[in-house]
Formats: sequence, C-alpha cells, structure tokens
Amino acid sequence: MADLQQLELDAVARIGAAADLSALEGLRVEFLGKQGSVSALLKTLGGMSPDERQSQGPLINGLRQSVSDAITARKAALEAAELEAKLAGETIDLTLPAPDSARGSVHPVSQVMDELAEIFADMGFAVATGPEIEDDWRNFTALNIPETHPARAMHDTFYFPDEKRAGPAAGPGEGGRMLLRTHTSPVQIRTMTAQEPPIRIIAPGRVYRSDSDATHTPMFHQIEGLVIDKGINLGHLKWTLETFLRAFFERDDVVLRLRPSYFPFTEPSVEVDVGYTVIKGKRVIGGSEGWMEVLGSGMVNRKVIEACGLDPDEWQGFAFGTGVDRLAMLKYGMDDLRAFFDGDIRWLRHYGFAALDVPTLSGGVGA
Ligand code: 2NL
Repeated sequence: MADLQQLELDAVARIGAAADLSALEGLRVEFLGKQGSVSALLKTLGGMSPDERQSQGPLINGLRQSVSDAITARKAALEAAELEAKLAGETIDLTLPAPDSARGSVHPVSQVMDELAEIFADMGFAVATGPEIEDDWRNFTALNIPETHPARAMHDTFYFPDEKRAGPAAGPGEGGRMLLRTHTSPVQIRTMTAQEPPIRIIAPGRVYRSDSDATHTPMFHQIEGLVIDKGINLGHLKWTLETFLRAFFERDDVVLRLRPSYFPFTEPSVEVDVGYTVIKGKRVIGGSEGWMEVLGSGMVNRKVIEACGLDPDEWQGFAFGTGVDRLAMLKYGMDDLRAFFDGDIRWLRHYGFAALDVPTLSGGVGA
C-alpha cells in the first residue's frame, strides 16, 4: 500500500519534470509500456486471491490512471510551450521600413504588348480578346484551313479528348472538337460574326502549339490585326504595317520588303521583311543590308468573309499576324526564347521594365 503510494508520487514527479516530448515518451514506455512497471503490477492481479484482488485492484488501477493522467497533462503543456516558442520565432515586425525601391519588374512580353496596344490605338484599332479554349470551326474551318492541313494534325494542335464532339463542325455554334487555340485568329472570327463592319481590331494573347526547342515553346504570344471595310486594298496594308514598325522600332529609316506567300486565310498573302544594318557585328533595324522576316499578312480571303456571314463583294479587308515574343527579342536583344518562361529572377531583373518605364532601344536587335 505504502509502496504503491511512493511509486505514484515518484512517477508523477518525474513525469511533471520531463523536459521534452521524447523524454515524456520514454517515461510512458517505462511505466505503461508492455514491459512497464505499472503494467507488471497490473499483471499480478491475475495470481491473487479474490479478497486480495478486491483490495489491490482499485489501488493498482488508480495508480495506472494517475500515471496516465499525468502523462496527458504534461504532453499538453509541452505541446503548448512548443507552439508558443514557434509563434514567438515567427513574429513579423510590421513597423519595419518598406524596401528602398520596388522589387518587381514588368516582363518584356507585357511591355511589348502594352507598346503594341498603344501604337495601334493611335491608328484607331481596338483591342479584342477571346477564350484560349476554342472550337474546331473558329480555329480552323472558318479560316479556310482544310481538313487535311498539317496544322490540324495531332502533333501540332492540342486537342481535348471528347468523344461526343469528335469531328469538325460545319458552322459556328455547332460544336466540333475543342482545342487550345493555335493562333488568335478565332478572336477575329468572333468579332466578325458578332459585329457589323467597319472593323479595326488587334487580337493579342496566348496561343498553343505542340512544339518545343530553342526557338519554339508550347505556349507563346501572338498578335494579329484585322481591318474590314469598303474598298480596302494592299496599299492600306502596307501603310499600316510600315507605320506600325517605324513606331515600334522607334526609327524612321525602317524599310519593308513584301514577298508573295501563301496562307489559306488570305489571298493574296504577303510575308513582310524589315531591313537591317550591321553595326559592330550587331544587326540594327533600319537600312537594307539584310532582311529579317517579321510578319505574315494579306488580304482576307473571300471565303473567310463569307464564312462569317458577310458579303465579300461589299466588304474587304486585310489581316496580319506575328509573334510577340519574337518582336520582344528583336527589339530588346534577347536570344533564348525559353528564358522568357523560366521565371528566373535574375533574367527578370536584367530584362524587366520599371512599372512606368518609357521604352527605349537599349538592347539593340539580336540575330
Ligand atoms: C503568321 C501569319 C497571319 C492572319 C495571320 C487572319 C485572320 C483572319 C482572317 C485572315 Cl480572321 N487572316 N490572320 C493573316 C495572315 C497572316 O499570321 O506568320 N503568324 C505568326
């Protein structure tokens, strides 16, 4: 009897003094574990006479309960202290001063997008946007891209798996396979089917193609432009692109070269090169020592105008398209497209722009 009381006093005192959770666990094993001292006492009940068991049972069970309660209490106290220490260590001093200068910067793609929107706004173009998940009809069919065109192949286009909608659609709103848009042209298709001409829009945004190497990323940024009005001709196209490229590269000596080309959605189609001059081994836009391709364009194909429900004898137009990432590389002198999307803070610090920066030709133009 006196032994059990002494045992309880000692055990509760040692538990109350356990320094941490692992020391406490050691004590739990020592008293209540399979080979524990309290457990051993409980086992002796089996060998006792009924009278003995009647008197000893409540005492030994009482001891087990006190030890168990002491462990639970100590555990709660140690955990509370641990949390308290952690919170104390994580205190944020809100009275600290703000950083001397802003830490973030504007990504070159955002900078160039803003420049493009501003230049075209000055020429009377509105900015149009649309969904990145499109249907087969708006991305391909309405643009006179045939069923057999290589761009439609699985290895170029990211299609969504959807058996119910399998196959192309014949008209707008008829469903058809869903896909990640491969260009921003479906935005122009949406504009032409939703509003009356005259139309003057640019459509900037993300586009997706199943392609990946030093000069291609599966997602990139495109900008397209569209004008639909009466009596539009190639002269309007050339003036618009020349005015745009001179403003963008901030030089009056930008020279354009128009080469005949082919796109299903334009007829005739023209590829646009800008001239460059080599200064100290670097290509600088302006002059005509060499040529770099910067845009694809042409007069909107009659079939595209018809597909959008307009009369091609009444309405004509021109369209163009180019890569925003590529324009940024040319203007600001980056050479690896993949770095655009790595999110490396050092690259962003080097090439990023201050929030209200005025664009300059600092980087020159790369290859
Ligand atoms: C390129 C060429 C181009 C267009 C895009 C277009 C859109 C409509 C109708 C007709 Cl709705 N054309 N867009 C036209 C010519 C070229 O892009 O090389 N892009 C990277």
